[in-house]
Amino acid sequence: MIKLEKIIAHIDMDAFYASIEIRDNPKLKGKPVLVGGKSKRGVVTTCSYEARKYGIKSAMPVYIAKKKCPNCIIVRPNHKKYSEVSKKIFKIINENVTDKVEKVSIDEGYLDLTDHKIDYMNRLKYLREVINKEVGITFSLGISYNKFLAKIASDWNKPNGLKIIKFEDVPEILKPLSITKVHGIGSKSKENLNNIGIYTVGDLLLLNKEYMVEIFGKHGIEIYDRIRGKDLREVEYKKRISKSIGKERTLKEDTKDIKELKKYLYAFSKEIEDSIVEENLYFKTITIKIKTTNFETHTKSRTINVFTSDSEVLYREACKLIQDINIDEKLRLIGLSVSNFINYNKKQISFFE
Ligand code: TTP
Ligand code: MG
Repeated sequence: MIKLEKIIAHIDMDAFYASIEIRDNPKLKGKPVLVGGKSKRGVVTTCSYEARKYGIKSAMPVYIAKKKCPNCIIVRPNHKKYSEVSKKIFKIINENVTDKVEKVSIDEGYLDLTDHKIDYMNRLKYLREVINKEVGITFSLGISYNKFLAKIASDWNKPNGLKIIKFEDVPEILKPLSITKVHGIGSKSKENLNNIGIYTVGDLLLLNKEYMVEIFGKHGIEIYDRIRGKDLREVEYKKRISKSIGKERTLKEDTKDIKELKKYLYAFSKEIEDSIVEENLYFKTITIKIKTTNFETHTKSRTINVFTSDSEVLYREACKLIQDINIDEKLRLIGLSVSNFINYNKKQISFFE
């Protein structure tokens, strides 16, 4: 089987805590701002890009940051606020871009956009607009065909950046990067590698697989593959069970011919069966929806006493429901949906409760 190339995006908010504080106090805009504890032992959680020019970094003791930039403004962290902003951002992503999202920290996540090959760029452009308007901070985006490269890309031209790494760019584009950019290389490994003259990914590419295993243990092979653009990790999104699955169609011509309407219900039953089998679901409630020539909408539901995924059962129940509706007027739309699901493995299913 040919595996289609994936489209993975990595999103990372810019100077997250600091951006939120600046948003909430516009006097701080354009100034070196750091968020951290004011006590003697306080450390910098993050700082604005203006403060970064002075060499201030996350995890640096605040007193050192103050020495580097005496006029920097220190704001105490408000973790509850940051966590609420984070929730809002991920909700916006879910609703406007994709629900295949893996949140990896308070301000960053991976998006699997493979299902949106045609319009993913529009979706991401729209995301920028919405986050800008509804949250009021900026982020950087990296796009590539795997997680490792997408993350490298989001870091490429922060803040407010966008970078795409294509298949043909690798490994050339990675060669000048410091080895610390490679996921899996910590400060200890960095030191060891520097000691043998390895500073960049380009240098690291010179080492063979066996040697990589010698240095990094079992992760050696992963790192060897990653810097060559191979990373098979999936975006680990949480699969949510849909509340209902259904089909509806505006009829070619308005009708109240029951035979004609049943043809639609038959086709819908088959399509719904395909969708729910794919999601490993079984339903118990069937709803039919109609819209009359006068644009009045009516729905009618029935809950059966067994869970099923069978299109024959669905069709039979749908036919009963449409007959119960008592149609006087012609219809312009008909729809069928199922809900009240359980998610079972086929093997475990018992159709009777
Ligand atoms: P990061 O995404 O690493 O940093 P950032 O968003 O502040 O800046 P960048 O533009 O480079 O992405 O971390 C997200 C938040 O996590 C950050 O705003 C504060 C918090 N954090 C800490 O509290 N301690 C730390 O050591 C780091 C690195 C981050
Ligand atoms: Mg960030």
